[in-house]
Amino acid sequence: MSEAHSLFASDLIPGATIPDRPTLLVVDDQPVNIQVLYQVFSASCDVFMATSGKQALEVCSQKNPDLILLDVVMPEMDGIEVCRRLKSEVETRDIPVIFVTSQDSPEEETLGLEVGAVDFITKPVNPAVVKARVKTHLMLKIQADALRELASVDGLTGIANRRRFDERLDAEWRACRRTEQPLSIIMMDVDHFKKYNDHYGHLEGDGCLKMVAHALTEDQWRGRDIVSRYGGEEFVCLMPETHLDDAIKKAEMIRQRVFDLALPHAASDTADRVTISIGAACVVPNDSDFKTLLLRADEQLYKAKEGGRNRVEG
Ligand code: GH3
Ligand code: MG
Ligand code: MG
Ligand code: MG
Repeated sequence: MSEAHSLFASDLIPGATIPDRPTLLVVDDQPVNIQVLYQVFSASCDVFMATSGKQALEVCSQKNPDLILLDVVMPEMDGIEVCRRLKSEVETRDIPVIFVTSQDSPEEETLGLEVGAVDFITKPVNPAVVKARVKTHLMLKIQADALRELASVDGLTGIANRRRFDERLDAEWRACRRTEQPLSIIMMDVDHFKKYNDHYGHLEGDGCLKMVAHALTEDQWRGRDIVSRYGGEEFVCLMPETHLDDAIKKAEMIRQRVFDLALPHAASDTADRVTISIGAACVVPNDSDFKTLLLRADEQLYKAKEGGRNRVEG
């Protein structure tokens, strides 16, 4: 067990995923300074290095480090600016930044903390001190990640929840707008589920939702796709860089998969088993809000219901 690992093992949140070797990014325009920190951490962490602000931002977006040790004084882009940029992006804002600098005035330290750093260490670094502080902040970061993970999972079905979906939709809307790519969603709703509960009881209803959720997520999805429980007996899937006809094909596969589960539904008006109706919609995001996409999928779902249920519209 690595040193960093042993520290995290004690009072972690249950269900937290502990990285085997946390990843650190060390940024300094003087390679000799990087070398010192590399010596301190290479045994317990994967250490990436950058010798300029620009390079630091690139490494961050590629490697998503658990923590950054950031020099303040660097030519071109200084550490303060690097930190500001990291904190302004959703993808990087949660990575803790510790400034490592020889400028140890109170003004400098205050500015560093104001732009979002979690700590401030002065050069020349004392290995024991830097190690202790990094350990503390890594532990906090990993606990925060674990909490975020828990907060984004639906308690009943174990799949992504609405919060997670909303976050992904926001991010993918912006990504697809940047790249002018289509963004599809499919909105799924269990048919006559109130009657299912009334007939079989609420506990059986819960079990049914779990099985449907499992059927939805076991399918082969692409890397950036996300399936989530949108609420009650409604599920939604987000498919970036997907055209409407492909989204409809996928929706049809999913509808069939739930049908093939053959979960009996004796009280349904439209089938002898549990079925789902699906509405699909696609847009190339523009300046309008992503609510229009949700609304369109909802309209199509309504059409599928009106059209007799157990069907896909889009
Ligand atoms: P439709 O075919 O038009 O969708 O009819 P429906 O009965 O499925 O739709 P409606 O919106 O009238 O009812 C949804 C039901 O889903 C009502 C609610 O009690 C049930 N439900 C929502 N969340 C849960 C849950 O977590 N567990 C169980 N067992 N039932 C739930
Ligand atoms: Mg420097
Ligand atoms: Mg519903
Ligand atoms: Mg329903």
